[in-house]
Amino acid sequence: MKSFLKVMLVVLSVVGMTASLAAVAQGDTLYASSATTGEVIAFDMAGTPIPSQSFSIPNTDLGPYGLAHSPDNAYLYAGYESTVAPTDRVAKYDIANGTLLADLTTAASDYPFGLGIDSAGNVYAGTLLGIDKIAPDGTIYAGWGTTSGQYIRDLEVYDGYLYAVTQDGAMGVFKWALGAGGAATTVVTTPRCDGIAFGPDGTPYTSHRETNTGSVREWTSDFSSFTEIGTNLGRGSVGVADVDYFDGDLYVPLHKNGILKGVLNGGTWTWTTFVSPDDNYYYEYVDIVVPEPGTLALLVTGLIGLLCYAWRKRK
Ligand SMILES: [Ca+2]
Ligand SMILES: [Ca+2]
Repeated sequence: MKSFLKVMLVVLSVVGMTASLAAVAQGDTLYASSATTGEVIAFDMAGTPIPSQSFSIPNTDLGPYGLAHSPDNAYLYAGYESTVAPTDRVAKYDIANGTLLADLTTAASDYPFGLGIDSAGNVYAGTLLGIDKIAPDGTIYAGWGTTSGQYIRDLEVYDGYLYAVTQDGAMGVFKWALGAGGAATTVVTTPRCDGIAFGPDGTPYTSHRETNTGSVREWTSDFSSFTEIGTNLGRGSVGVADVDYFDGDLYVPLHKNGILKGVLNGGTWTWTTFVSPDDNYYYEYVDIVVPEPGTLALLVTGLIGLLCYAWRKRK
């Protein structure tokens, strides 16, 4: 029995060591689109760039803009405008090795700003003329959702609906049922919203890039009222485009003014610099990916299996 305990201790420490190594090698990652440099830049959750996990966009004219990742965290999508016709594109990357897997053309023209993705891996690309739905195999359903000609800024899937925000003040937040598409339903008409996010309890957050300022608002779950939780965040002529929720915190890209992180402390949101302002990078959108647990999970499963086998042998 003593020797069995020894074996178990060795196996457990190997599991522990492997787990900590895996945590160092592949942590949660924030991807930020830098529209002027044609890059999707990866950051660890302390805000340090990870060049080996960053992506370059092919033939970019404008963008990348909207970002979305597949539910299994394997693929990252980035919307952009190409110098090579057809111009409106969504690039699909393998997150694990940075390979460009597909360069998809959206049918609706002008600025694929917002991207959303549902639990089945369908990507929704928002453009001037509405929403294109892109199936995981690359099939494009052009004009899946329609609007009245607004520039869609950001998309978010929540509870069976695709929510959109537009830079046009006449239509603040609108939505489509995922199974239906078609004409948009208005959720709330004002104020102007440029970015949208949902907390796990259904709390909506919106961001706004008003002239020379930027703000973030927290809404009641039925969108009947909101509270300002961050004001004057933009600090420039163009400010907030996106807001994303991750693990209790909010992330807001500020164009040339870096990326902010909002933390809830005792009922009050406080805003700190996540990525410092840099004239060389225009951060437009963010997307946070939790790494694929595949390898580690397999290893742990294997070792547990080995333990069970050893235990049986002793009996
Ligand atoms: Ca968002
Ligand atoms: Ca986002």
